[in-house]
Amino acid sequence: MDDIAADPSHPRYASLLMRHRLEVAEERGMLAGSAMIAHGRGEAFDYLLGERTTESARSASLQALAYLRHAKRPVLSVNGNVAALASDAMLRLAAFLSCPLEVNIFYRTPERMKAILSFIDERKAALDLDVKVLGHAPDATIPGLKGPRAACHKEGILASDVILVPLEDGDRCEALVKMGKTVVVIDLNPLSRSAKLASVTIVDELSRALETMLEASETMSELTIDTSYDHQAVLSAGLQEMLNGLNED
Ligand code: PTJ
Repeated sequence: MDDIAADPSHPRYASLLMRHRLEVAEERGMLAGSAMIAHGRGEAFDYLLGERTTESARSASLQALAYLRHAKRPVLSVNGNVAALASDAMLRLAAFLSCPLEVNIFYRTPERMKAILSFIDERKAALDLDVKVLGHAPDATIPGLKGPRAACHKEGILASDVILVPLEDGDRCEALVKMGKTVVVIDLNPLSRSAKLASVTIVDELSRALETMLEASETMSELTIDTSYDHQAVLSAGLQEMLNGLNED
């Protein structure tokens, strides 16, 4: 799928690959106008993190996976950036959890919804996965949110008890938390409103965080929710890792 000029041995290959995926998605009309700005901010934080998965990020990913695994109605939410960068991994995770994937975007237009849904359908067919993809016919709204960004599916986001919302906007994260859901966010910025408001925040790059979860889903026979998990402490550890990186030679 990734027709990229750079060689995998290039030291910045992962970063170049993600940029390439965004370029392709941009050409297909999947992205919001501010998608590149959001990505650039993520890249800056990832640079401080040393572009690696820290111990605290790994523990957050495992806690997130445990919540999703034990949920009655888990849902994975996908926006333009997530579809561009990690459709395959999101589909694989949804298949493992036997849960729907719902396209739910902040800057909602019919054209973008169509472009994202068609890309995900293509990837689903290529991977030959049996995953329910929602977003095409919203029949509910997220309470507390105004405008088209509130639109969602009754059988998807509205009814979910645990929801994965990677790269989420703060308002929507807050609205989902207020609905009583367990909200899992993936965000390289540990200072963002979403990162602070979520139930579990994985301070890691999207595709690495999903890879950690997918690996664990294959290798760990038991996934238990850690009742002593401290969201604030894990978030602070993420920030500290960045500060430690700044002080290294
Ligand atoms: O497709 P839409 O309309 O739903 O819009 C999607 C974006 C991402 C444009 C929209 O939600 C947005 O503007 O997001 P924000 O408020 O800029 O927040 C995105 C957050 O994700 C920022 O805190 C970034 O640091 C972080 N981020 C960006 N890229 C990655 C990331 N975190 C993890 N992995 C990434 N690859």
